[in-house]
Amino acid sequence: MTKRYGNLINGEWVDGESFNMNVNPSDTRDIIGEYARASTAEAEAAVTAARAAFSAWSVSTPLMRHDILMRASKEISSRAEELGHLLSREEGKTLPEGIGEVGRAAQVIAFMAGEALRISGERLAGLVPGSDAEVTREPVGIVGVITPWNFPIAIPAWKIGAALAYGNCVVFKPAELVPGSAWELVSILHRAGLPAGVLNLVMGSGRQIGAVFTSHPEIDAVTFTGSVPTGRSIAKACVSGATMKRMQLEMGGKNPLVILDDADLDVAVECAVNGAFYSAGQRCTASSRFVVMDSIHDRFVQAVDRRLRTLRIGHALEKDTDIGPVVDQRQLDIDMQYIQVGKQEGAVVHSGGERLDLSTPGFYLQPTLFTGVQSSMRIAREEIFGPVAAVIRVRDYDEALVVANDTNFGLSSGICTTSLKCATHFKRHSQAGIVKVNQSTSGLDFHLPFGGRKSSSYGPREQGRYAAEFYTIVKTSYTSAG
Ligand code: TXE
Repeated sequence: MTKRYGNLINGEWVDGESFNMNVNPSDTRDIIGEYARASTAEAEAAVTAARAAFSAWSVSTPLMRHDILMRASKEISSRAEELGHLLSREEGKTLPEGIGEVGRAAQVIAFMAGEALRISGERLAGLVPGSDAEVTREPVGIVGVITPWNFPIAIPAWKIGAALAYGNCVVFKPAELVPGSAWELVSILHRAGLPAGVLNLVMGSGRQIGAVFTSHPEIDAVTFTGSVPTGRSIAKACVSGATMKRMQLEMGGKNPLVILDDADLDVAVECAVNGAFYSAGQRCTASSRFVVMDSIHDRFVQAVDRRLRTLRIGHALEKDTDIGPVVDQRQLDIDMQYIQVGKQEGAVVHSGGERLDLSTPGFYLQPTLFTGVQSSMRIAREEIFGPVAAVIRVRDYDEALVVANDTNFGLSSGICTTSLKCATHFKRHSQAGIVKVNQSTSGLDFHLPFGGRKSSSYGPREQGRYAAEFYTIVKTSYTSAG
């Protein structure tokens, strides 16, 4: 009998009417657990509980919030191996990647614990004689948190950690495919001492629970990471109800990595392979377009191909695995369809391109490198979200910059070059929220702002001290001595 896990509503664990099976993508015979699906009524009860808890929590001392978050952070880091194992088992990233993500969750919550102590404002002289003005920050209120499957603990940690640090209450809906890590995170925060109702967990259908978040008058703000179509529908719903909600939407990417002919080839190959194929390419910051200068093109492609042949694709929990499976059958079908589309468009599969049948039944795909890609092709324009990258050949830096920016997305971008002039120009003119020089487009620091431009993001940045822009609301008060 598999273990069952309930939702957390008003400080109580409650079973749902039905349960979701949590299946291991490395071995579909392995069922991790059954996770309750919240009903609409339960999601509404969670919002009511959060509202009831808000009056005390919003004026709790910063030290209380700091201490609770620090206790949670310490438990997460002391259990990093166990939680990393669970994460890799349910999502399919390799064990070192899973453990690393858990460590990141602990760090980001500790950082946010510190932010609770650093909430500040401004005091200015008013324009009327004898008048003073203060600009202060208050919590936004009740925050609906909706997260995707590709970072099962880090994304929930950086959203929930920030929300709680600034004195907000939370109703949290994790992705259906990875409820295990989310459940553990909530359990840890709950046991760290959060009062009942401050943090609620409602696992289940995005459409159903999402509708409660976007329409319930007691929800003040919604923070979401996921696909562009879902983000767009959340945005419409958030502004069409009686109370217009603050929103923060983090969505897809089609991130370019530019390789100039003066690049250190080893650095360029490492950036490319790490950025495009690790975590099976399932990162919103993954490099999915390599924009490569003609004069280094063949050497670069051959070197990437050689490196890909050394990678071991396999069960996420096995020691020697470099790249695990993709997350589920649906994502594998999408990846295979795009590989087909690329071929039909006239691009050439230079490496990989095939499904792999291994000793355990899972969703394994070879890392796939397309050459001969034009910027107008669908595989160069649409987010695939798998281990598939496209090489676009360009004449020079100027053309590379145009191609890099030729996208509806704008999350991260990178350039490999030893030219200070080109690196400096690229940092200024790349239309992305995050720009990397001689580094993978993936892999970001938790104390710095995270977010994109164009269709990749909508609303204020996440992480670092910039998180305050979303999770607090500014108040301007005027005082005369009377
Ligand atoms: O995303 P969704 P999914 C992209 C990637 C991937 C695709 C689908 O291209 O192939 O999205 O992934 C909840 N109202 N990214 O299905 O559907 C849902 O339950 C409110 C890119 O995971 O956007 C989940 O919790 N919520 C991305 C979350 O939204 C709704 C990371 C994300 O689901 C909802 C992940 C609704 N109507 C996927 N419908 C990135 N770039 O970081 C669903 N949800």
